[in-house]
Amino acid sequence: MTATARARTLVASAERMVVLTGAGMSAESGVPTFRGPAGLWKSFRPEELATPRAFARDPRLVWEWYAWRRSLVADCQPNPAHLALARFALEAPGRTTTVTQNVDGLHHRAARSVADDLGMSSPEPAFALEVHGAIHRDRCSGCARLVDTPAEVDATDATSLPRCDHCGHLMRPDVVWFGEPLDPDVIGAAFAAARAADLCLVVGTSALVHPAASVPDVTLRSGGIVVEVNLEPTPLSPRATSSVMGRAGELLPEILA
Ligand code: BJW
Ligand code: ZN
Repeated sequence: MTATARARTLVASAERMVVLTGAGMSAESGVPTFRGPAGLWKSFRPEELATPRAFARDPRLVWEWYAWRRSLVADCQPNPAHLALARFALEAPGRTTTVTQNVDGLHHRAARSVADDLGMSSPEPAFALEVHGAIHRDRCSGCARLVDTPAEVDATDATSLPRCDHCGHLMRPDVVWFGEPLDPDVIGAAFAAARAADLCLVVGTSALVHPAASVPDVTLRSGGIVVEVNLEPTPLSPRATSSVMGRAGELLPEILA
């Protein structure tokens, strides 16, 4: 039996599944990953762009980077991995919880398109638990007010950056930077799903960034198993019952068939 066929058998016999996705899930959509030879952190230093201290020091630079990534993501489409997962989850409601570290919103877009194809009503906004936030949303750095469909940001000079209508503080992307806490309701729901699952499918993450990287550990501690899909081995691989090496966009449609 091939590794893919074995993974498919394990997934088919799972009663409840939690799926943890990372940047590799969206790589075939054209969204850059963070680590690795072509990753964002090769060209940009995380501490200059993805920390609260970086935003306090140079909000214009941080906004320039996020405005670039926002426009990049807006031009990307869900790939066969997003679509296969959305179909699998929507066809058996309550069986699968998707937890994503990605901020690109592609799981939601895939779910909307699959729901349309299946003639279903639009899926819940919480189709995927976005534990690191959403790049297309703004949040006030003062009062935390959210703006779902913000205007395009002009990051050419610091005086044109968006400010909160209520308190006047600078708006920022609604994402989680290093050293910031994750929304306790969202990560709490992710851990609850991991505890209840008999299988955790981990797709396209280096499994290095905590607390999200602990999701599979929670399933393992509750007696479940881990199936991993990645281009290469990760720190999680030795604890996975099945590690399938390859592209998510090719493997997930087979594993979730
Ligand atoms: C493919 C593929 C294909 C490619 N098919 N596969 C415990 C131990 C040590 C440190 C810590 C700890 N707990 C907390 C920390 C600190 C820190 C942390 O984890 N640091 C480690 C790096 C050492 N964590 C935090 O700071 C977190 N906050 C926190 O813990 O708060 C505590 C607190 C409590 C109370 C008060 C205050 C604080 C926050 C972490 C936030 C992470 N943010 C980012 C940026 C998000 C916004 C943005 O996008 O700009 O999230 S960093 C970045 O890494 C991003 C990602 O979601 C995250 C994970 O990356 P991911 O998805 O794994 O991507 P890559 O690139 O690493 O991997 C891609 C993988 O795909 C590779 O394996 C490829 O092989 C594979 N691949 N193509 C299949 N086609
Ligand atoms: Zn405000």
